[in-house]
Amino acid sequence: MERSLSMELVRVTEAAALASARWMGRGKKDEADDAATSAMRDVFDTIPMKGTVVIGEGEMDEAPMLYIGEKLGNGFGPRVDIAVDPLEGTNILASGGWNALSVLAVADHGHLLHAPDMYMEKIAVGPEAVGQVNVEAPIIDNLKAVAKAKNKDIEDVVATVLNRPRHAEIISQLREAGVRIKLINDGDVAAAINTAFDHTGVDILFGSGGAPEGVLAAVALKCLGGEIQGKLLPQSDEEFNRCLQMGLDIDKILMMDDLVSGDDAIFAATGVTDGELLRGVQFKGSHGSTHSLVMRAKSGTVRFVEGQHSLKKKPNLVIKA
Ligand code: VTB
Ligand code: MG
Ligand code: MG
Repeated sequence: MERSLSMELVRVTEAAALASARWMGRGKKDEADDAATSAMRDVFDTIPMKGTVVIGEGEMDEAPMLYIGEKLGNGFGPRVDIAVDPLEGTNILASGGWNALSVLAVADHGHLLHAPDMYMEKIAVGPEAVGQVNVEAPIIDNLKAVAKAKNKDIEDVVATVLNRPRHAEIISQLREAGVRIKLINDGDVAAAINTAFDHTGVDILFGSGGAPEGVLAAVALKCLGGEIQGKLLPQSDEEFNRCLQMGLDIDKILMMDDLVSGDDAIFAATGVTDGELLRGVQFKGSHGSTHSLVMRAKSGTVRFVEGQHSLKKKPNLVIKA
């Protein structure tokens, strides 16, 4: 993949963020998701690549755009696989909360795990704690490991977890251990990435969330030198059979190289609402502003990109909620 592809790809998440941001707090998550998806779709086809969606908005019969298997790009350039979540955190956006993102990852063909749409148990840490945690180890052991790796007292560790009834046991063990806890309502891609940035204050992510989101987070953490491990958690016979059909071993711990193999991968995200890492979209007069993160695993370059978009000169960006 050409390195210039990174800059092309950030335009994709910028467009999706600008489109969905109009829906902030309006309680209409599907409309917001559709706006993000359609804006993302349009920009993809201007990019020189032969892309195939491997993680997307669903199967062809259920998703009109960015469905799994859909071909993207102008048909010239490298053959790549694409993972997208045009609006990661539809509920967040619908209530104007924190950390809604537009996200994508691109890797050489065959390098992204085709994660089925089901839960994945996850643990994520930043560079300092790589190799020190294990998704199957007791919570307390992982907390001690991250505390040691980051030279922190255990009560100074900040753990983040989706606030769900299914996580009651994890949350009670975190409280027992005396760490500080960030219970989030949604958005575990942002939460996983936050573990790799000191100023976010987050040291470790626990708990289950979407498996597709796990792959997106893995690409981000590969670029940042962090780590995520996952285990698929099928919730029904149907999901179990889906794993079987796809040749996925549900007992296997999915390590970084299982989630995204090699290091030729690019990650791009734009903030839709404000978060610890990225500011959300702002509109004023004839401009929209965006704040994005774009990174390439091969070079390890991490860029924060501020965008000022003229809504006059680019009327396609003007989307009314
Ligand atoms: C997860 C998580 C996402 O939605 O997919 C979650 O990975 C859905 O899980 O970040 P629940 O069934 O617990 O709601 C997000 O939080 C947002 O897409
Ligand atoms: Mg989504
Ligand atoms: Mg999502």
